Amino acid sequence: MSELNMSMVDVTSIKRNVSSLEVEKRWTVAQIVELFELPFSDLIYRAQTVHRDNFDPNAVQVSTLLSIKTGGCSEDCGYCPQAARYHTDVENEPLMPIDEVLAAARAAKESGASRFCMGAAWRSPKQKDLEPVLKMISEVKAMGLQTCATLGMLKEGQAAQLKDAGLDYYNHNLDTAPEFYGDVITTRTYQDRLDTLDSVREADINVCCGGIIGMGESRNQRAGLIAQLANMERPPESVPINLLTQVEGTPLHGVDELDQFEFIRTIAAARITMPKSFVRLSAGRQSMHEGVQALCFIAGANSIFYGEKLLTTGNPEAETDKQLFAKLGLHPI
Ligand code: SAM
Ligand code: DTB
Ligand code: SF4
Repeated sequence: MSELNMSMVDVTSIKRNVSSLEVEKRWTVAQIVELFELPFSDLIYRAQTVHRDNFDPNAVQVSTLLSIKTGGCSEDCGYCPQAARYHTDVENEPLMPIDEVLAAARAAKESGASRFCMGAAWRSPKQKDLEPVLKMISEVKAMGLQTCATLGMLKEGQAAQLKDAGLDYYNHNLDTAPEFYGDVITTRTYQDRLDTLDSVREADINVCCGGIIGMGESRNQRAGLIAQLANMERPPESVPINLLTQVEGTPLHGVDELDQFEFIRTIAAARITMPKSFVRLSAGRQSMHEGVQALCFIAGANSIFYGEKLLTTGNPEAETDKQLFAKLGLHPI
């Protein structure tokens, strides 16, 4: 090897080592806790500055969500009304016929959504269930909508099939910090979730990954969730931050309500630590005053779910959101 080639090899390996060091040290939990501890105005100013450096601050990405397979889920996620083992009002329904899914996608497009997200209450899709979903994805994509699906854990090869069908985003949440995770879910591990996220990345599908705030976790644990997301080799393109919607019959029903400023602080921390990601103000908007939502947008949220229903719980009326956008001078993308 010539001297020149030798030094090129050295530089490449040094660069690789430096960049893996950067990935490991991008954000420590302690640094994120420091963000949470800033005076509110300082935190919001910093988040808004990062936001303006990276995005049009008045543009909000709009997704519509449809539950294509509701209820009867085998898992024990303590927040979820769709788990079969909890006694909630949600019934176990079969997979929705494709015509109904396409009609909902058409309506979503007409009302201005750019992305259509299909959710299924599965631990993981069986191959016989995946086939019809692949067809739904390709037909929704053909309407000119971006496609997103959230179907649970993926087995080998399934992410590639979703990609081939035209899937743009896969939603799979870490939900909370590793230390709190076992208090909420026992039927799948944190590592199971990370493995699914890896297979989504490998299939070159955009990652949508976030969590739920207000489940009784500590501030440290909220920061721990944000650190997990921000320190991924490539942070998720889309980061849904859900405020727990408490549903009667689930184990987390009755947990102490989170102070809304703490929720806004979590949005700001996500924005500062993941400057290029879309941060989605997700579940919980129905219970939020419009002033709180406005603060979330100022703190860097730039995506919402649009339409009266999330999967099984309520979301603001479309007309109410149109009025809020008009009042704040926001436009949908
Ligand atoms: N079954 C699949 C899974 O768990 O990945 C997909 C659907 S699941 C309902 C998608 C996400 O919705 C969960 O990971 C959780 O973050 C969120 N979610 C479910 N119930 C919620 C609730 N009551 N409040 C806030 N977010 C909730
Ligand atoms: C996400 O993070 N939030 C959405 C979406 N991904 C699938 C789901 C919220 C569900 C809220 C409870 C329900 O409606 O059942
Ligand atoms: Fe099932 Fe998903 Fe609900 Fe967990 S969050 S119980 S996996 S539908």
